[in-house]
Amino acid sequence: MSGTDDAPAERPRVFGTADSVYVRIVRLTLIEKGVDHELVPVDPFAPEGVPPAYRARHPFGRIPAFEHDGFRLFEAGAIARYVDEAFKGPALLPEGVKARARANQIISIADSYAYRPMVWGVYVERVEKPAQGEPSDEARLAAALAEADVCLAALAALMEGGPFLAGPRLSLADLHLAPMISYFQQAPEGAARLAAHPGLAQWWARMSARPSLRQLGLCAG
Ligand SMILES: N[C@@H](CCC(=O)N[C@@H](CS)C(=O)NCC(=O)O)C(=O)O
Repeated sequence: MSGTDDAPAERPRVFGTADSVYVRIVRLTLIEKGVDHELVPVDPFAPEGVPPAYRARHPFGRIPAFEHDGFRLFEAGAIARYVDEAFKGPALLPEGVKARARANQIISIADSYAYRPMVWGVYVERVEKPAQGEPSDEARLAAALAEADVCLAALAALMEGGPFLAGPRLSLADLHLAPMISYFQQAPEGAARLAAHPGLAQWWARMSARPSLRQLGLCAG
C-alpha cells in the first residue's frame, strides 16, 4: 500500500459482502490504486439483517462502509473519490474539467438509471431467481430491459471514441459501471442488449480482462 503524507499507511477496511455491486466498486478502486485492503463481512441480506452496531458506521444499513486511519465513510462514490485522492497510483478521474464532468455524469447515470433495472430487474429476475427455483417476474423483466435500453444508448453516446467510458484512460466511471454490467450480461437478454452497442461491448471485453476484475471474480460472460 502506498500512503501519502495525509494518509498514513493503515490497511483500509471495507465492510460488506464480496458479491455486492457497491462493495465491488470500492474494492476495484482500491485494487486499481494498488492499495491492500481488508473485507470485513457484513450482510444486509442475512435473515437477521445488519448487526445493530453496524448502523453506527452506516445509518441506512447499506453496504459498503469504509474506514481508513480512523476516518469513516459511506457511499461508494464518495469512498472511491477518497481512495483516488488519498493514495498514490494512477489518477482515476480525468484532468480536464469537461472530461471529469463526463466521468461524474456516467457515475450518476449508473447509480440513478442502471443499477436497479440491470441488476435487480434483469439479473435477479432472469438468473438468480431461476437458480433458486423461483419463477421470473416477466413483466418486471420486460420493464427493466426497456429501462436498460435507454441507459445503454445514453452511455454509448456519451463514451464517444472511448476506449474507456470517459476517454482514453481508465476512470472511476468504468469501475462504477463494470460491476453492474457484470451482472446484467449474465442474462441472455442483457448480453444481447450489450452486443447491440459495439463500443460498449468492446469496453466490457477489455474491462472484464483486467486483473482487478478477475481478482474479484467479476463474470466476463
Ligand atoms: N448509495 C449507496 C448504495 C449501496 C447499496 O445499495 N448497497 C446494496 C448492496 S449492493 C445494499 O446494501 N443493499 C441492502 C438493502 O437494500 O437493504 C452507495 O453508493 O454505497
